[in-house]
Amino acid sequence: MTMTDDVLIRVEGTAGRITLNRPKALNALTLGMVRAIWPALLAWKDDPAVELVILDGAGERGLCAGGDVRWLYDSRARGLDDALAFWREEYALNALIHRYPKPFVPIMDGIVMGGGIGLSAHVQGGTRIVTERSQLAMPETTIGLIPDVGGTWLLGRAPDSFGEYLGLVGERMHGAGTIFSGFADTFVQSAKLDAMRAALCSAKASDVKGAIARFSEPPPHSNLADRADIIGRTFSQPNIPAILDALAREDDEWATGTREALLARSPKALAATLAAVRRARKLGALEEALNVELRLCLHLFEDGEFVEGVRALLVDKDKKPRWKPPSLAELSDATVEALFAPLPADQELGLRAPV
Ligand code: QUE
Repeated sequence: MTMTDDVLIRVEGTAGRITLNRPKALNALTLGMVRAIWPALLAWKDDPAVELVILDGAGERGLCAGGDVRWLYDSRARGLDDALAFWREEYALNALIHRYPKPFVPIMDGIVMGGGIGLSAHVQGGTRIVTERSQLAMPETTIGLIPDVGGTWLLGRAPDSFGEYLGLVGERMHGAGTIFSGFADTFVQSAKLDAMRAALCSAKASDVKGAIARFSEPPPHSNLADRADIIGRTFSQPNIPAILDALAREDDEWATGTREALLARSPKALAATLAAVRRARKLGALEEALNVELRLCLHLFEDGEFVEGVRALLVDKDKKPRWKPPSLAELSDATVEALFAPLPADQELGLRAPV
């Protein structure tokens, strides 16, 4: 059992409660937090006093900014072991939450990105809460990575070509868009969250959805779904250069801005993301997508693309990443395919869906 104040774990009434508690770092997820949450969830599974689990975040800004990528960046000097341990244990936790046998209620208030999505959006059973403050995104291509924590699985199941759009650009979703895209189920005004949490802390497992419904209302309009036609025309193209060409052919401000955004992303991460989201559509379970994502993330970590992205965006903050290669024209199919290569046997994630 790892002791840490970075995540608060306790039972309140009938609810097991997990509160991510690094508010100064927007509750970015550390290996210590993953290692504290795991045994609590295992214990609560078999504890008859625990009817449900509630996940939320401390502070005003949001549930979770993602993984602690600054720590991953610093860990590179020590080799691969820390990055491997972090991603392996984080993804195993994502799968445990996906298969959790009791109601699990993630409160995705405020900013929820990357690792925060992985702890929340795989929950089954219709209990994923968003608010008017929610901003959900998978922004990893910005830092030379792919949408991991099961992001390729979720994006592959979003309607039409929205998964390609959301995963490649890293665009933020709000309100109805989070539900439309399949990342959330229910909208609750943030002012009602305290009352909802209190009600849940005396709920039985069978009352959880009913208790949430008493606080829920239709979400505000999102313009995400309004763009179905243009996103369909552009993000259904067979490769990144064709997507960029299709965006250039549109006489549209959104298309121009989206094209500019893509041109700033890591070419290698874009190509890997497009392939991974499309391949995830052919997989049978979240666990298989996580296995592939570990290969991609570890290869992008080893080859320096992720390290350079974190350096440019979050460490030096010059916002001028020197991607390798710098352009899509110089990126070969073989380079992209090599990112999907299996890891040495002792590094593979090897998660399996339960039979
Ligand atoms: C893309 C990302 C992340 C990001 C920025 C991106 C990410 C992440 C953080 C982050 C933010 C604040 C922190 C922190 C990490 O930023 O995954 O430790 O204090 O965790 O453009 O994927």
